[in-house]
Amino acid sequence: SPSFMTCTSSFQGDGVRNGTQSKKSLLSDPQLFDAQFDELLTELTDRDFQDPGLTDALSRLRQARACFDWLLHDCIIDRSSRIMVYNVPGGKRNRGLSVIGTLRELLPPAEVTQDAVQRALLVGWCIEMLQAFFLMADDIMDGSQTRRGQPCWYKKEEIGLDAINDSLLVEGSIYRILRRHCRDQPYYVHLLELFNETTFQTELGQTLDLMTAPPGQIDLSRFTMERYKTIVKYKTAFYSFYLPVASAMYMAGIKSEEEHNNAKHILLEMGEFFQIQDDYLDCYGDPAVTGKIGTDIQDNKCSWLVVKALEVMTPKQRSELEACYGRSDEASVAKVKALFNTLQMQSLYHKYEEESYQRLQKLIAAHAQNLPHSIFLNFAKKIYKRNK
Ligand code: GPP
Ligand code: MG
Ligand code: MG
Ligand code: MG
Repeated sequence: SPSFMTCTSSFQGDGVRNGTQSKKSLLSDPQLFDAQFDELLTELTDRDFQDPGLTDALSRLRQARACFDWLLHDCIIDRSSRIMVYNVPGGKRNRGLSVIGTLRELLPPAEVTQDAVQRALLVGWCIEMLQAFFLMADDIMDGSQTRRGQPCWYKKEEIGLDAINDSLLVEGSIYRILRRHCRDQPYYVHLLELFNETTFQTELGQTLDLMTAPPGQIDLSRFTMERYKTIVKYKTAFYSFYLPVASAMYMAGIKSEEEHNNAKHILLEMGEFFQIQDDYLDCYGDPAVTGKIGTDIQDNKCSWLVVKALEVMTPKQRSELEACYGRSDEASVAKVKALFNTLQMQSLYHKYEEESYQRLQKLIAAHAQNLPHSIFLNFAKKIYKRNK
């Protein structure tokens, strides 16, 4: 992907540090991360199950990147056998890359061995797989059309609701990779529990998201800031922000509940802001940049925009909103957007973004304690003012 070529990393490579130049050591973390994905795929689909009867199922999961490009060019066959490549690596990869990034902040360079790097890259990919599993399913539930600039997986003619099982295959792959690579590590059980807990938290958040947006039942009194904050904490913040940093902390041997709580405090706040951006971009983002077409207004979602707009609108505007929110016809959607514009939601959002940034800096200063502040500052740098 072109984005990783422009990514820079302070990493000079283990080989450079200890004087043994190898080809791998010249690669940046994003490049190493990419290479690790191909390796992971081969492992999952060539070296894991040996039962010849499983060949078809495993090739549906697999399809190496090179083959994929070749297939795309020549448009030959079997477009369905590429679950992983289609769904896992095409995002911003902030979550996955922050595992190795955080580990480097936490460990002295001498302890960042090639094996430790490889495991951090793999755990990073496990987080990207968890995300892919969620998104494949979320797009079905939200009735979305596109994701990362291509049709949602379930929207592909030959896939449809088979995408449900495909998402479960991607989820299951996480635990095969973790077991294979981290089983003998002292942090293995911590990682397993963390992934399980985080998955459940996300599913609870998705439950609240869906229950607060019943199709065809418009009830604006449901959309409170309190409900909003609970939804986004659970559906987004745990898996997107706490999970990658907590994984690296466990890998670095940091298990204390107090340190984890300190990190969580900051990271959940960042996660809330991140989802508020996501909601803002759902309406005001450029689909050519975000890679997805917004559905929140049509889906009757408890989005930050509608919650915030309700706080500032007149009773008359509220009844107008009642008549057009949560409907899929273009005229209704346009009315909601016009109302948001009248209420100057764009500038309210930018004001919120600035305040949130300041609050976060304070939170980092107050709660990071023993943890290097750079872990959080690096994350913050990547998300503030994003447009995708
Ligand atoms: C983001 O919500 C939340 C998720 C992707 C978690 C889904 C959880 C499951 C258990 C399936 P969103 O719908 O606003 O995301 P997007 O805008 O990317 O569709
Ligand atoms: Mg969605
Ligand atoms: Mg959703
Ligand atoms: Mg969204």
